[in-house]
Amino acid sequence: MISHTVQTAPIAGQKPGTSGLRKKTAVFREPGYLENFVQCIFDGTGGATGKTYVLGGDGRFFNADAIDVIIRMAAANGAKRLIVGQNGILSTPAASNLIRKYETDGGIILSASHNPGGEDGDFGIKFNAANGGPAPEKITDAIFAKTQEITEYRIADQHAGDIGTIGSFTVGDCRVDVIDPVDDYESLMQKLFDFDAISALFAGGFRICFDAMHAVTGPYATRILEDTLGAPKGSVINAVPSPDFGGGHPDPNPVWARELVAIMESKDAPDFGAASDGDGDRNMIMGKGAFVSPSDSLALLTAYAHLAPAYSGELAGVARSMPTSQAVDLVAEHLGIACYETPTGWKFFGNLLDAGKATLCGEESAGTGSSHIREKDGLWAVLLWLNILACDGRDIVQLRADHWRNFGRNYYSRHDYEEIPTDAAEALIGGLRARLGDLPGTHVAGMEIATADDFTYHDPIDHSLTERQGIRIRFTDGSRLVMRLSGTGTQGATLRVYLERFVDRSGDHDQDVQAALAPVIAAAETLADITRHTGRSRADVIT
Ligand code: VG1
Ligand code: CO
Repeated sequence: MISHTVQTAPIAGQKPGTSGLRKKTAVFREPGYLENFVQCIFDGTGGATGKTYVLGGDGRFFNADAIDVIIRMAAANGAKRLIVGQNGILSTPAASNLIRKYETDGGIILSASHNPGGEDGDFGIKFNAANGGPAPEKITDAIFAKTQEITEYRIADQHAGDIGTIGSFTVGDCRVDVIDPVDDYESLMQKLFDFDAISALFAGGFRICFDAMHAVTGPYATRILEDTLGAPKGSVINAVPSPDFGGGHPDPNPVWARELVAIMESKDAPDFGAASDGDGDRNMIMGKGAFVSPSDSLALLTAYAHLAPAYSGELAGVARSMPTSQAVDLVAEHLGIACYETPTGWKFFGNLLDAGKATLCGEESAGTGSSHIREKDGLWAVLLWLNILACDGRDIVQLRADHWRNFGRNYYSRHDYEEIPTDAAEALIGGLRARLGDLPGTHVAGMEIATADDFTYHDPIDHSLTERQGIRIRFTDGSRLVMRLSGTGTQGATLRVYLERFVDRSGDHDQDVQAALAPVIAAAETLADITRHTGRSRADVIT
């Protein structure tokens, strides 16, 4: 193999956020930008010599070009073998599975997940460790440190072979195996769930609409739901991945998945609706005319997971990100299992899953997953729901209503203020942080503040400390307000305001969500002066 060493210099800002490095596609296409970061992934993890990696992405614009570069760089850095999804396609959960199944040294996933794609959109790159999960901060910090001192990168001159055809080729001494992206993932799902029960459900006339949002889950959902489980053809919509996701945001929430919402609210709505995001790790769940909040979905899945073969024994525990509603805490308490609270981002669940402390994990942003891999998994959540519905017999809306009657309802919503000036966002959070000590005991919007802090996470397994993970204000009536800045955006800052209000078992569970949350929304405005800081009287995206 002919390869060469290219002289380079550090590029500012290559710091991974909540989930990998995300930037405008144009930034990633600048000379050396991708190459520098990839070299630092290798250098920050002890070099690539003799190692095996999984490689794939969500198919967005620049995916295939980036894969060619990474194959050539891995080969020039001495990697032994690469497992690459055909056409460069791998959903994030499928990549996590492959890393674990083939016991590789890690994986490189190309995706900016829910961020829009295309030439003017966003691109991203993420390194997953040998456990299949997003690299923990210890590793991302080491990679970032390398980006600040890099002087050269190595790349093979030869272009990689054909990743459009299943089979193998070599680049120098590195063997590249191009595999079907769906096969291994499907066989894992078959092991976890009662496929016969789900097939019987479809055979009995149960109808589903799965919106792949022109993103990576299209091929996975079509194969599994339609071809294997027998859902009618056309059950999966927007099923062909496109480089710019059909011009949309592949973010599965009621705002961006409008097409699905319209179908589920129509007169002839299917029994079950779901959507997934750009890289296939998130899920949105709907019943006829009803959006199931991700926090409620996590609580319900925890309560009924035992109906699926893989979870029929006792769950080891559950974990949720701090801003996620406390609905699952009530179920965990009822089941007598531990419930862990972690910072936002799937990387914080890895240690708990590896240590066997948690079986199910979830985030309010529509990420749910389990110990089967080390990533959240959109289609997995859909299949677990289908397995539950097939065995339980009630429809999802009824199941949820019964759940609220047993446990009470945690009304929940997230208000996002997008692309606000970074200094305004920091002034808002900084101002609030400075006043936290004075807040307990004071009254706002008719509620009394019980506690106020900036969330610090002590990892119970490796005892690492992660600070400043979001302002958390609890009220004496059980309501909660959380504010933090997004770590996945590529322009300005995004303020996320998470609102929660608990209504007990005998209360009214059928209120409009925003109306039920009105006091908490008013408290957020009073405490943080959101309108003054952002110049906006209303959130840009309310989910
Ligand atoms: C967002 C979500 C978080 C999720 C992260 C990555 O992060 O809030 O829950 O883990 O995206 O998901 P942030 O920092 O913007 O709030 V994905 O599916 O975009 O990789
Ligand atoms: Co995602």
